[in-house]
Amino acid sequence: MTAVDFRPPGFENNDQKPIGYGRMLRKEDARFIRGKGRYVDDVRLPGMLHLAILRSPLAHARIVRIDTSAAEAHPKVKAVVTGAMLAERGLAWMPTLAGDVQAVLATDKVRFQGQEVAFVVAEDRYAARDALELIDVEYEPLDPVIDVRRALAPDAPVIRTDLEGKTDNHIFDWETGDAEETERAFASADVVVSQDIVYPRVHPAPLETCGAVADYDRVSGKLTLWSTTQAPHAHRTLYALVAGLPEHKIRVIAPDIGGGFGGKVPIYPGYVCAIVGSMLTGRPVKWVEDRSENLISTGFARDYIMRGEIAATRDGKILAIRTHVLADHGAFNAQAAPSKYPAGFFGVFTGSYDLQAAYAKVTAVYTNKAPGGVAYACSFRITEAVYLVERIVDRLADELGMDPVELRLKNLLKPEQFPYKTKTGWVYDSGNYEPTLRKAMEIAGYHELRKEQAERRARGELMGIGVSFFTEAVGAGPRKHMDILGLGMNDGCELRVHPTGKAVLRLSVQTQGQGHETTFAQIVAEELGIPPDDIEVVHGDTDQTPFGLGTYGSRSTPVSGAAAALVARRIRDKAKIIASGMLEVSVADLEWRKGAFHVKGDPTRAVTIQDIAMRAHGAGDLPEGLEGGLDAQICYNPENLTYPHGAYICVVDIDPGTAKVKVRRFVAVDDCGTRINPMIIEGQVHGGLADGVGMALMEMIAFDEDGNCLGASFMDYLLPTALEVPDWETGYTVTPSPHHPIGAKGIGESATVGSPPAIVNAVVDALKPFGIRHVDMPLTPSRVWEAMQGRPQPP
Ligand code: MCN
Ligand code: CUM
Repeated sequence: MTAVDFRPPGFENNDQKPIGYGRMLRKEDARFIRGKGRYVDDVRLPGMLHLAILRSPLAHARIVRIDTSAAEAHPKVKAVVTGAMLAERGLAWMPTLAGDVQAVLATDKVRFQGQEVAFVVAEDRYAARDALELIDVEYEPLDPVIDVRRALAPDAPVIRTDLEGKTDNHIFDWETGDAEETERAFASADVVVSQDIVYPRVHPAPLETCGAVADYDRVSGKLTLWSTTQAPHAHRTLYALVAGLPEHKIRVIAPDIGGGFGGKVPIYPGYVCAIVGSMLTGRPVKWVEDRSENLISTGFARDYIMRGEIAATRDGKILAIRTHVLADHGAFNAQAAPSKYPAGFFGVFTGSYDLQAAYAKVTAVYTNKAPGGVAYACSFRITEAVYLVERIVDRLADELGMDPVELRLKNLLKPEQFPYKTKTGWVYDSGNYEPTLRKAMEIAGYHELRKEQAERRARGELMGIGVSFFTEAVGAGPRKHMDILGLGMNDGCELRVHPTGKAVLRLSVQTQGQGHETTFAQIVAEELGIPPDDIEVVHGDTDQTPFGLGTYGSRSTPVSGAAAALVARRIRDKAKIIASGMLEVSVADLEWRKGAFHVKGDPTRAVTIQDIAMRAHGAGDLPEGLEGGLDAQICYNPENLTYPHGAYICVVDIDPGTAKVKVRRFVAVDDCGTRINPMIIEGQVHGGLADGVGMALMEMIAFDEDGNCLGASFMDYLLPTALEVPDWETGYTVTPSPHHPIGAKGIGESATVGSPPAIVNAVVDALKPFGIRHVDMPLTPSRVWEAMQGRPQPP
């Protein structure tokens, strides 16, 4: 056994380590670029039937009568199921992840356009769809509640008549911070600015819509469910509770997922319908929704109507921030956020600034719209929080006649203030903000841009420069503070090292495009010196992976990434004892370098992790008291969230003739602590920036006064394409998380959180000559044009 100079394949000629190696390609792309990905819709089982859902055309109506006889007579139809039939089996309602209930199929009333009313199971997809048209439903229309402001009016119709004793549309009031202290800070301020700000309802619109294949085996009593889920284990427990089946009789498989973006965290009625369909027919049943169904019924995002207020001294010291939010949760409160956080992590609305006081109140209400609320790379509503604070800070800069960058630099938290406890109780783990903002300014050439802007303005051109600075909170737990429906937010992880030194890592989180098969292999490679290609990452199957809460809120790296590093260290600890036996030296005389234990001071004597793996499983003796094998398991409970940050600068030009906004440049400098895979991080940031352009300029799920959804297709719900986005200019700083074993923070939602305010700030900046102080998203040509004409904004 001689010392090897370990470097994984591809790393031989440089000093790079598996973590941070810039050109480590994604392992999963081998199948994706060959068209070999396997999505839910690719699952085809013998004898499989197809399910289609009848949805309500009305937003609010009483169901008088449903006649299914014609549909049942269709030769290819196997079953037609209504809410009344489910009610007989106690399955008409299911719990939501927010502790509310949601109708699987409507029984008494329909409460939003697109709500599930009945389903058909048939021989093929076309027959199932045809048969839907044969179902005759008589509705008695009721007055719909569409405007969130009207929902609380005393005469507003009560939507949730199913909830006993419910006499209004109020869901909850949630407060954070200190109202009195904030009031005092406002009273002492030289300057107070307030602004009404709407973050419109948007949709994550993943390429793959939601779907499921349910296969209930009547003999074994086992249910296998392939479904588009970001949280297979949490979903399994919920099904167990609803269906009364033990968890070991339920296997939830999340195969390849064609984008989740939070929209695949909730449990949808369609999944439950597929399960019921399979139980009823004894055959596998597939349900895959179409694009319109996805846009009208699956989890929306945002829909926050906010009033922001900021208090400061005349020379620009921010004293306090206050906000009141009206949150539209739709007809059922189905947002997926930790139980104790009904407004998600909106509590971080104080942003990246050193304040004296802060206070927020969020009032959530029911309306006749689709449920949801936490989706679209939101970091549990930090998108809304960051948008609020970054818009009002810009409003303040305008009021004070200060440059928005100068105002931010004056108020950003200082590195020595970390760990920093905010006025609303969050403990930011680490941060070094000013260099990040300076770097963005340097890449952008900020001061030159301001000069160019002045010249253009003099010529009547509309150029704007927008800045945003954000701090995120990602990586939920710890379990004592955070749970979803009582399930504590910690993550299991298991690592098995085979005799030849190849390994299998089993994760509870579930990739939807983020590249976990690559990055988690890199983490283990870093810790154990096994090349990433020799580490298989298994995830998305409850029968094959340990329990954990799933992928959302950018928690995979902060929680499961930590678990992967620690489980590998556990193996390394055991390997060290085996190595001491193999090398016949004491453990204290060993040092770990490049995938091998070396005898200190003797460069010729070492054993690699592969040598050790063989010994662990082999015939030779192991040190006294040591069990054979080289496997380990862990359940990691994070100490705190991780707090990534970033500084974004956007440059826009507005056509004075058409009011069309063009994003000319976008600079994004992110700090997610230790960077595992720079290329994947770059991809995450690019995707999130494109999301930001979409939300800022074109995306909105709108409704008419009857509650008809106006964004039910990609003709109406616009998404940005390569034509609307600039070449992103990215940079980074590295401020490791002190409590994460490898110092990594999450990155998956940063750019979606940070980019909309930069774009809107840029557009408002461009429109300054018109005296415009705010325009609500989406900044479509018509909205910008109306604002330029001095006409009031739509509500
Ligand atoms: N990463 C890294 N170094 C870091 C942090 C992260 O290399 N310091 C890598 C990770 O290892 C992982 C990726 O970046 O491969 C994202 O990691 P993380 O920030 O932990 O986020 P999650 O993996 O938990 O992904 C969830 C996040 C969320 S909540 C949404 S919404 C979103 C997002 O990811 N949905 C996505 N990005 C998405 N990207 C794609 N392609 N598809 C989605 O549905
Ligand atoms: Cu809020 S969208 Mo992501 O947390 O799955």
